[in-house]
Amino acid sequence: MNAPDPSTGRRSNEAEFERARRVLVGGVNSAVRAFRAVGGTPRFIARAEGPYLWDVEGRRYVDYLGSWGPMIVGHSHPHVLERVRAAAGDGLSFGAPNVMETELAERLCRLFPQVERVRFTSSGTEAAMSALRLARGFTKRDKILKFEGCYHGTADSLLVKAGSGALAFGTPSSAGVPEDLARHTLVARFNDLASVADLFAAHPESIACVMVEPIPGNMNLILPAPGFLAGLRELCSRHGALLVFDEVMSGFRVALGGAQQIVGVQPDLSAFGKVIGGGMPVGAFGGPAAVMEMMAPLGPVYQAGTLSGNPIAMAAGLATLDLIAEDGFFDRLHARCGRLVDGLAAAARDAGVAFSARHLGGMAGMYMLAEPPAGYEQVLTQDVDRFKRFYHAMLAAGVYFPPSPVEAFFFSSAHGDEQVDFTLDAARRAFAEVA
Ligand code: KE4
Repeated sequence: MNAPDPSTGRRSNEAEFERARRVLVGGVNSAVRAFRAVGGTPRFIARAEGPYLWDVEGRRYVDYLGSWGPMIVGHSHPHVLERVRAAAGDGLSFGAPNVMETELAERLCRLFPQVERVRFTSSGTEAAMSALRLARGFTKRDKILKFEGCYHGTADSLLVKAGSGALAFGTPSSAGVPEDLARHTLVARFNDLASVADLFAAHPESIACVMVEPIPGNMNLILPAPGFLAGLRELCSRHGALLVFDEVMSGFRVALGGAQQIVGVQPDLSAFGKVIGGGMPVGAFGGPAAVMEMMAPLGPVYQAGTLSGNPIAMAAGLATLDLIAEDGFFDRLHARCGRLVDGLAAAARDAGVAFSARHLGGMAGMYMLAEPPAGYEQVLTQDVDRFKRFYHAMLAAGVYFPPSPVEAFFFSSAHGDEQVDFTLDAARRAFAEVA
């Protein structure tokens, strides 16, 4: 546990943040945790249970971050802990095949018809990065196409933003990514099929894959326009490119079968993460055997990982999937999350605040905009200052949302009427404060 503040003997978030910044870059191990988008001091979490987090000062929060998605059955679920404790008793890591890896892969193949073979990794970044390398190896093409506002982890080829002109090559969105590499990443606009068709026309027989979050959560929750994903499917098939659905966030979150169950479009490859690890480090990618078997050790596309398929992570993932596969799980999740979303919108309306919210299953978005945004450009027109003030008013009231106006938030089966009522009560006060 964190050392107490020497001057007071009590722990404080500020003191722990100051201490952390002396040895961890920015005091964090993932940039978005640093509260840069909302200001203020990150909360150092001491423990979590069900729908709640407690920080080192003993403050309790209703948690709608859910570790950025994994905690769909709530924190420290007894069934998950039981499976993890049992697995830990048998050893933490083998670096050799373990039956639980097969079991979890079998579940994925049953839930995603086009997935015949799976490869586990330890993060969503690795899953998306490896799916990309596989697409390039399978098609023998170097260019890839992604969308402005969609995030697929931190592989160099995916830290790329739109170039100056619509048909220009991508440019790095991070220092350290070579221009020569970024130019192989083309960037289109989500929900704008013409921008994709134009890039295919400008780069014939050069694009290995189109990678997309089918239901984006990294530019806040955005819904695919009717026909958009089917249009991507048709363009990829026509031009010999692979369609890659990055379901690291939407998979097992919007429905048991992910976004592809909702939208009825089947990609060539899918990337997964978050929920399938139940809070432990797991990523995965999968697709038809004919494509996946290009991967080592069977084929020439190399990929590996010391802790891939780690038994503790597999146990947590299997236990989580046991729970979310129960009859009616997603119907109940969608209905309860809907009460929260509708209640937030009503509270904002009563306070005269331009606000909107929507959700799918346990994935939700709220926007300081009168209407939900259709895409990336609209998301950026939010009243960010008002979001920051709302965010901190809710945090002070004991409600913990993701610390950014461009992130989705997450609802779990551990959230019940008590937590929703508590949240809406805090929201009514917060909206009145920021109106
Ligand atoms: P990880 O490497 O963080 O496990 O997964 C990367 C990733 C890939 N694809 C999608 C669609 C994702 O949402 C993510 C990770 N999501 C962020 C939240 N915006 C994780 C939070 C963080 O970066 O700390």
